[in-house]
Formats: sequence, C-alpha cells, structure tokens
Amino acid sequence: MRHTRPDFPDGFLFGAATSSYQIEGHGVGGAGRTQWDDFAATPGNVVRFEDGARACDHYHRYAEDLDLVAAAGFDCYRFSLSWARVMPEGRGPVNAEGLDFYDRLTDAMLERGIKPCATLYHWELPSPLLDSGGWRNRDIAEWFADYTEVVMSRIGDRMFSVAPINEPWCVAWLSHFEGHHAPGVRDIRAAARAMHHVLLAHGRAIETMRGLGMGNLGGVFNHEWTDPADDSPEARSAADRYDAIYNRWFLGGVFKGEYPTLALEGLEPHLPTGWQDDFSTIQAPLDWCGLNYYTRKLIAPAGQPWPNYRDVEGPLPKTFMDWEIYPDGLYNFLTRAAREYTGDLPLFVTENGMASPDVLKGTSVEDPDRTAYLDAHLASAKRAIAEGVPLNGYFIWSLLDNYEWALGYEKRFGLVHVDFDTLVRTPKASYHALAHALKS
Ligand code: IFM
Repeated sequence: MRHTRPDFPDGFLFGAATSSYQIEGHGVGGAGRTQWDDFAATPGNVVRFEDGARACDHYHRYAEDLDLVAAAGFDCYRFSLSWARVMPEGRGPVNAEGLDFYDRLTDAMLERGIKPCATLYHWELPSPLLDSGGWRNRDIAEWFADYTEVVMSRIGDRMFSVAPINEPWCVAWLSHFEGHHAPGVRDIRAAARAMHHVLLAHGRAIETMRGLGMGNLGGVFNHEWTDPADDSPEARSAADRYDAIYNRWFLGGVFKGEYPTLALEGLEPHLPTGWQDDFSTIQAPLDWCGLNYYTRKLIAPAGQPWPNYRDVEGPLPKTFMDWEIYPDGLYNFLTRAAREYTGDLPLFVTENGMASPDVLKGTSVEDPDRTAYLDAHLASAKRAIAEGVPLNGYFIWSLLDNYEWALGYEKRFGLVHVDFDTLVRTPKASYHALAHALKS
C-alpha cells in the first residue's frame, strides 16, 4: 500500500467493520427469529436460499477474530448488536445469554486495546415486530428506544462510539421500495413511512443514550455518487432525484430538519400525518457523522412514473458486485457533507471496501485489487483532509468474508478469508499489506 499511518493526522483512527447477522451465526445463543431468516426461507430472495444461521460462527470464535483485529494494528472495531439476540420478540423479555455475549465481546475488545464502536441495528429486525408492521409502524421508534435502553444500560459504559442504525437508505428504500432486502416489500406508501420512521427511531435512540449519560454518538449513512448517464436535462433531473432519495434525504433530515423537495415530490402524499413535527427528535444533536461509500451510479430516466430513474452500466472497472470503482466519489461526498450538512462535525468513513472472487491457494489469498481499491480510497480521504474536511477515521468493510445478504456467501468482502465449510480464517494479502501500513 502506498498510504501508511503517518500519511494521516495524529489520532486518525483506523478500524475494521462487521455486522451481527452477517457473521455471528444467528442459530445459536437464544437469538429470536428475524426478518432475514424469513426472507431467506422464501425461494427467489437470496442466492442458494442462504441465511445467517451459522455464518462465520463469530459467536463462538470472537476471540480469534478480535486477535486478528488487534494483530492488524486497527484502533477500532465497528460491530453491531442483534436486536433479536437481545430481545427475541423485539419487545419484552430479554435473552440474558445474548446480553452476556455482547458484554464478553466488549471486554474482549478492551482487553486487546481495541475501541468498541457499536451499531444498534444492522437490519435483523425481530420477526414479531414485522408482524406488527415493522418500519411501517410509527411505534417502532419507541420499540427501538426500549431496546437501546436495555442494551446500552449493560454495555454503554464501555463503548467508544455508538450509532443507532446502519444505512437508513437500505432499511427503508432498498427494503420497502425496491424490495431487494428483507422484508422484500415494493410499495411506495410503505417506503415513505419507513424513510421517515427510520430517522425517528434514530433520533429516539440518540435521546435515550443521552439520557443514559452517553457521549460520542453519531449516525451512519450510505452514499452512492450519482452522475447523469448523458448530457440531457432528463438524465440530469433523474440523477438529481436519485441523489435526493439516496443521499440527501437522510443528511437533510438529521442535519437540516428538512427533506429534499425532489424526494418529497413523490413521497409526501404517503408520509404519516404530522411528519414535520418529528424533526426536533430526528435532529437530536450528534457528535460525529459516518459515511459509508463504495461506488457511483450513472442514472437515466426510465420512462416510468416517479421516481422515474434507472441505472445504466458505467465504463469504469468494477468489483465482484458489479459496482464501478470510483474513488473520487468518496472525496466528493466528504467535501459535500462538510460543506452542506455537517460543518465542523467530525466525519468518519464508516465503511469502504470491495468484494472480489478470492480463492484460497495453499495458505494464502492474493487479492491485489482490494489493496489497490483501499489505497485509492485512502488517497481520496487524504485529499479531503488536506482541504480542511474534519475526517477523523476510516473503517474497512469488512474484517471477514461474510453473509452478503441477498447475494449469500459468494461475494467476499473480507480482509480475512473464511472457508464456510471449515470456518478456518486466513488473512488475505490485503490484510498483511494493511497491517504493514498501520504499523509503519
Ligand atoms: O455487506 C454490506 C453491509 O451490511 C452494509 N454496507 C454495505 C456492505 C456491502 O454490500
């Protein structure tokens, strides 16, 4: 890697990220059923009907995994907690075994000198809550606040940082308008409500944690850079609508107390009554803002009703996800976020990384494309810092190969290869390159 730790300001934090359902093994430890178990059990939703029942068995192998985090020289580990593991019904009874697990995990990080960076929700909604409407139901904000209180009353004293919800766009739009993720709904009214309720729940969780006396609280928002597919005004306005729904809705809600007009054009008729009154909660002050970034999209009109866009194939080299590699997008977002939304607030790149068809040969995995991808995105991060963007850290997705949701186990994002039969972990060449860079 060309970039090493000394290229970044003193105190700049490097971390690796994972999420509960993608690695833990949800079939053990008394976890309740989740919307992803149901979605995966419905043919046609997930490649090979794969689910997270065993995943990487991190539940039993967390010590080995944290050893890998420490040995690479990471400062932080970004992990998530499963709502259904802590409260199998989503409300009411607590699974003591689940809380104990997160307590052990936290202490295991601290024993290794790793800063625990928690996310409260990374998509495994307890199935009984979906029976009650899930993200369509406004009550989810209070259910989520209750869960937050339970879990953070136990481990909140030892967290370095906490964010309530990973990637609200995925929770709301990808899962309720596009239907690609659980619960697989394709319905504009459901999507509008989820778009709003996910931010309301975010705000209630922040308020709850402030009430517990916690600090260093943030939000984690995913972004896709958006360019028009051609020079036509129609393509420009389709790209602007995409940008409004994907990128500007969430930052606008949290940092400005407003939703973008181009998104309201389609969603306002479907929002719950009185939505404007919720911004005081949604805008609960944050200590930092996290941006997840992977790619850009080229957007054209689709000849359909609102939102009337489609993405077209771009010319740039692509990852195994078929995502264009566009490091400038990270720079663009960091500078835009600081300029238009977050000002002096510390920013973090909370996810960045790529999938590749990595193969274990003997005892090694050569993944030069991943090293190059990370290096190029670190260059963009550095460029933004040089222009005054208060970027304080960078997290790689992901520590381990894991369950890539509807795409199952085939898309390997890890710095560490996982053999999903034997569960043996093998650090890839990118892991070694990074470890070298972080210790420089
Ligand atoms: O695996 C996901 C993760 O759960 C959320 N952010 C994007 C990653 C890659 O698709």
